[in-house]
Amino acid sequence: MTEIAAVDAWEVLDSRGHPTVRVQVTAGGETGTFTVPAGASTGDHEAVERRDGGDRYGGLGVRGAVETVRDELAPLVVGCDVTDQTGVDESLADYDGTDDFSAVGANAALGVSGGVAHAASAARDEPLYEYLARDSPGRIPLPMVNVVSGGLHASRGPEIQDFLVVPVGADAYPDALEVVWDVRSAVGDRIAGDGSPLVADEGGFSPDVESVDDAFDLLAAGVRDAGYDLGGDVAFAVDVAAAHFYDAETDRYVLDSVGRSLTRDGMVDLVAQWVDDYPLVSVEDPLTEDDWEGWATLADRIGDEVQVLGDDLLVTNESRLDRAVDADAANAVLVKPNQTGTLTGARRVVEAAKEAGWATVVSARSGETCDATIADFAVALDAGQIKVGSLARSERLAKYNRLLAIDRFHDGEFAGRDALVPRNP
Ligand code: 2PG
Ligand code: MG
Repeated sequence: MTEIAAVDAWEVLDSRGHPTVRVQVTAGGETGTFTVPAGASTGDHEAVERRDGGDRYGGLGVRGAVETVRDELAPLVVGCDVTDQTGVDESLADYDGTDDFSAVGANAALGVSGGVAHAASAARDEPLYEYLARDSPGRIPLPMVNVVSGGLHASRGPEIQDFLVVPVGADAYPDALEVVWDVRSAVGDRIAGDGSPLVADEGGFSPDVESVDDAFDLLAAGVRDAGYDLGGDVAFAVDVAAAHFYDAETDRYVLDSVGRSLTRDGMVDLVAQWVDDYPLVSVEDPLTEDDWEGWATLADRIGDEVQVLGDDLLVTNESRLDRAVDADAANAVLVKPNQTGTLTGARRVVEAAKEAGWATVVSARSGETCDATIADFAVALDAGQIKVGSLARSERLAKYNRLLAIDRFHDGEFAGRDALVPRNP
């Protein structure tokens, strides 16, 4: 057994310039480092990220979480077997004692969990994607890549958060990236006349478009300009992030950009219309996070044609996933380790979703660093799909580039469009 010898933590800054937790774990003479990401459009039911409040860094400091790692979590895990990821993660959850890591902070817990995984892979001298795989590593995931941003990730544009392209015709991961690059460049050329295109939190463009239809039309024009077949080579995905324009007081979805205020049924109709009008293969968070009935209605209506993907609805939480599976409320789950607080929690959600025949999409957050752990995690667990933002900004490219390295060194196949559900639309 290789014992965890030391755990250290400190505060660093993420891609938005916000403080976050970095943890370094030492075992067997090797070190492993992991840096925790952070969301902007966070779900109400996510594990709780701990911030200091007060004046430092506008209240966003994470010194409290860092001190908890050093003073409380380090003594808890030092001496444990570094390769017992499940045991370490369970002891973090037991020590915390809540169901959302609100005592120690999910950012403190995930920092330790990720650091331990890296230290174990270093101690074993195995790449992380191999170490995290129980048997052999899985396929290189199909990327869904943000090209146009709105909502909470951009300073203008429609309320809808991400307009993404999915290179469904590509047979290999490096080719998939090239296709996306061509489309993104063509979209960039189209909006260049508007002045320097603004780049949003995840590296997507934030063009001067008002409506959702304008954004889809812009993407479609980019696909055609780049010489690809719309639907055959390149399809679309969307993260509606509807919770963030849902008004609980009036029970309406408020789309100010087009002067519309929609009931649940109106929102269901609108999303179904997009599915009719555009080559969409995946729709994320089309309704707000507790509208179970609306989700089930929409999944019944469009779920045989497209992937209905739960992010804020499911928050990488096994019991919410179970409820959604029972209610047929979606058919795919977004997996963000920091929504649940440990790598083991995220692994369990992937396994439960697969068991149910659902698709899994491993996802970065809008606040990231060059930590590429989720790329390895997605391959190790054969998640099939990944969403890490646009083909710009180093914190995004770190993940895409890590997958290029895995593609080079691991003889894995590319998941391609087979990773999407429904499998045979
Ligand atoms: C999402 C993510 C990533 P955030 O909603 O899927 O795009 O955003 O990290 O801000 O929650
Ligand atoms: Mg989302």
